[in-house]
Amino acid sequence: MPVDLSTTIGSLEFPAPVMTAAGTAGHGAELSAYVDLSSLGAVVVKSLSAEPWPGNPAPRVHQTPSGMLNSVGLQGPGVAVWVRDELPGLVERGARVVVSIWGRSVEDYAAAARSLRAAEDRIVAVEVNLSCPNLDGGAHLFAHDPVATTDVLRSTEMLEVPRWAKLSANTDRVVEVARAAQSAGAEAVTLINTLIGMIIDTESRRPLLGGVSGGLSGAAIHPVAVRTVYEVRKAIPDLAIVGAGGVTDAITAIELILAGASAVQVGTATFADPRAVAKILDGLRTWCEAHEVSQLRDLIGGAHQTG
Ligand code: RRO
Repeated sequence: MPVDLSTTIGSLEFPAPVMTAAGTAGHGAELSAYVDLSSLGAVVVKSLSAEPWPGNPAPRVHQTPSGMLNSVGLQGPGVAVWVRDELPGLVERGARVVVSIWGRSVEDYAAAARSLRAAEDRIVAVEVNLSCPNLDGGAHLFAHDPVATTDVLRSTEMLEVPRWAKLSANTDRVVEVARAAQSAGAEAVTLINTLIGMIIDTESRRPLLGGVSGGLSGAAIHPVAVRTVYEVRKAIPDLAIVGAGGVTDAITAIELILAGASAVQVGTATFADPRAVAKILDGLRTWCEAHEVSQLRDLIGGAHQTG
């Protein structure tokens, strides 16, 4: 019997539990040269605002000893241009599309959500990104505050597709914020976005990234992601979780699933190998076969069982 890798996130069923992480697979079908996009759970596209946005000055990315620091700064074409130029290529390839949206204000999120309404028949969900570390150096992360999180989610409630809230582990209030997101209509939370970090160029003696600070991702943050998923699952067992943070292989994916994630997103690993997301999906199948797991969903939250 083939392993059943399907999973459920809120009201949605997915044939596979592995997705791209927002911002790491472009805005469109860029990965299709390497990966059959229809085989993935979903393709989560880089965060979009209603209007085009140029992003931060270069340099924007830098490798760290076990990960990466980025200060892309939310560069994007804006929702309307994305719907016209990028969405058709994803739909043509059979991708289940999740659109990440961002804003500087509650009204910006509402505007992005309103613009997306025209594409709701071609997308499966919207991931509301409340946790970009590169807006004003991370000083105004909506996901640090349950009230701000509630306001943003309420402003997007005209959307008819399910909404997920992408949250931050740069705060000790993540459980409170997750609860606020759920009460304000989020069907799931995506945990975690990057952690705020910084690199100094010792030759110039100045911050290396154009945006000064940036978001740390990759293997370095994996234990933080596992801990955060575990905490939220324990506190709010009926809230679906999408796990992200340092998923580099089947084992790191399984860890997040055992902690409580119903699916995982692969981000930084894609920069090292554009086929990573497909390899991790294959690796999950092999791991389940080797461990006689016939349905991957039986593993979700398994680390919480006692005895
Ligand atoms: O564009 C970015 O700089 C960025 C975003 Br929107 C995000 O959510 N997380 C991140 O590390 N970088």
